[in-house]
Amino acid sequence: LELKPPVDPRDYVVHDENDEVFLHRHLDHYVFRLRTGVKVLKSILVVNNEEYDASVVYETGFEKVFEHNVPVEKPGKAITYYFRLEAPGEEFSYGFNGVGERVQPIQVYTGDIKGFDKPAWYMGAVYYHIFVDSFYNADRSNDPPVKVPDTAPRSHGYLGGDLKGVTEKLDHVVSLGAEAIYLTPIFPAGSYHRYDVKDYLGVDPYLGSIEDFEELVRKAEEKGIKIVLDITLHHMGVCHQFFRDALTRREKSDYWDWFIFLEKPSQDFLSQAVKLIEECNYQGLRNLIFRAGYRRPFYEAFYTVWAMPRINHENPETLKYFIHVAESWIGRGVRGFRIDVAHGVMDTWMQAFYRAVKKNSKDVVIIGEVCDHPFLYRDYMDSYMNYWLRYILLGTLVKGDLSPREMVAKIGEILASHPVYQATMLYNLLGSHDTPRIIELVKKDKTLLKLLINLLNILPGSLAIYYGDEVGLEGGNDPDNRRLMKWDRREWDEEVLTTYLEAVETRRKHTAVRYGFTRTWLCNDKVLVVERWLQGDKVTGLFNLTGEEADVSDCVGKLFREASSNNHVEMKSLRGHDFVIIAHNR
Ligand code: ARE
Ligand code: CA
Repeated sequence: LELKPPVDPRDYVVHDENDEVFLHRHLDHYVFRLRTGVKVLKSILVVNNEEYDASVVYETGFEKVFEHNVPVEKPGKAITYYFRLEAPGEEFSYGFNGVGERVQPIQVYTGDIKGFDKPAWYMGAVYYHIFVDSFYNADRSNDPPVKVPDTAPRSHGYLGGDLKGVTEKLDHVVSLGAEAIYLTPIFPAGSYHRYDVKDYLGVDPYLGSIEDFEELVRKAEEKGIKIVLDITLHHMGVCHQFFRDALTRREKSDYWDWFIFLEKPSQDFLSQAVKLIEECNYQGLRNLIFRAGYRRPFYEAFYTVWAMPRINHENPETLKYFIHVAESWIGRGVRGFRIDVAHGVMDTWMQAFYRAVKKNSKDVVIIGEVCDHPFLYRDYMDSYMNYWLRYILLGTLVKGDLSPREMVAKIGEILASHPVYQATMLYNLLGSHDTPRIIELVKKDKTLLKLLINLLNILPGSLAIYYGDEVGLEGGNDPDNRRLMKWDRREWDEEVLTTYLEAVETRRKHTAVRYGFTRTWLCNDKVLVVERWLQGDKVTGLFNLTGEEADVSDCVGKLFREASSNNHVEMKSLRGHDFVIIAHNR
């Protein structure tokens, strides 16, 4: 679809002071944004008679978004403001009554502006993501009776990793500079990945005990590391007693309305199924289903996965129950949740869950698993797994189906679609337990890998490290992306490890990288320039998006040219897929 830019620049000017994307607080600044057609060349924000310039955070051939940052101490209690806009051959303003030569200013009380005056711990935090079964088996006594061999490619099944294993290896996590661990599910379940939960309030005995978990939380907390749990709110495991009860007692069950049954199987089938579910005998269940000729479950499920009956979110009891579950884990010291299949949970339910949890525990982070275009979710999650950004980066740098220009526009779109504070909370990742490992995707091209790690690191958001990626662990599609962690240092890829350590160090040293404002643009059609700044701290990254040498002599941004003039950038060119990070002041 080719959108034609508006002919008259006055036809397309958007701002809404009640929408946080357009007006919010980020630490010691208010952020004002204005969306216009491309013909608007300049926006000047006039706040209480003082003027503020803008940077353009997003631009396509159709529209752009201007962002103005105003120090909070400036406006006082009330803000009156309007925008003065310049287009070729004309000047006009935008205010309370729309566009015109002279407009009425917009008025807001600063107390009404939403946002953050102090950083939350999950702004720009470094996460270490552990697939528990594959991490470290510290306790052979709790091993599952049947394990799969630790060979590559990995198959589905247990390797025997456990919670003690995570506790024992905390120093590894600390050494990476991570501040939070995201654990894949730990509740009792029917499979090694544990997304088919049997009991949301317990710990899988193959992983250890509740005490092991509490010890992990305690020791982690001592080392400055927070624990984020994975919770499946979209479906349960087929072996959950609520499901069995619904299946057995049907309409008489308190849990009948917790699921969505599509048809009624024969009595004979049901009684056999219930017995197998009692034993949680997946093999037997599979055979029974196969013999009965079913192609898909007779209840709604996660896709057509028998083991995962979908929860009926229209039933408010389910909401009450899961708020209780979340609160009981928060009581055990958990500092956040990653919501499995959040994009599949009814949005009003998700929002009510989010609000209830945040009401009592403001510093607990809610990270949704959402796929594809995620911008709609910002009102009921703090953060989401930023597969969208991953798609953009890999689309340009690995698959080649996005041009550098498209990359910059799409990154700008992310920036323009979130309040600045929320952009710093996004869970940015190069891979997970659901994707092939990044080292495989770049075909072991270390130059490209380093560029990707550093680019992800300098863009706003959290940095997630999927266990093993930091030492060059390999693996293709699920389940091969869940191989046993390498603990023999001689097997580590030190070059990759150093890259991660340096990236995290950059983030630690520069508040601009962790919390700062952002501007991205494309230089000479080849080089992505990422500028980050906060207070006096400024950092620029130059990334050659092509495989060929690129001239960068004029690529340090307009915004930073002044700052860098006394810190002269000698660099004239970057080799293919090479990058440089320039600190302007330290
Ligand atoms: C297993 C096999 C798969 C097989 C599947 C179905 O490994 O190869 O296709 O069974 O039989 C968990 C396990 C998986 C397991 C699955 C089902 O970890 O190993 O798969 O259960 O038993 C979509 C969803 C997204 C989901 C991914 C996997 O939208 O929510 O698929 N991610 C979460 C977890 C998973 C977990 C589950 C959900 C289930 O992170 O680990 O799986 O609780 C595009 C689409 C996305 C799609 C994505 C696939 O991006 O837009 O919608 O995600 O591809 O990665
Ligand atoms: Ca074990």
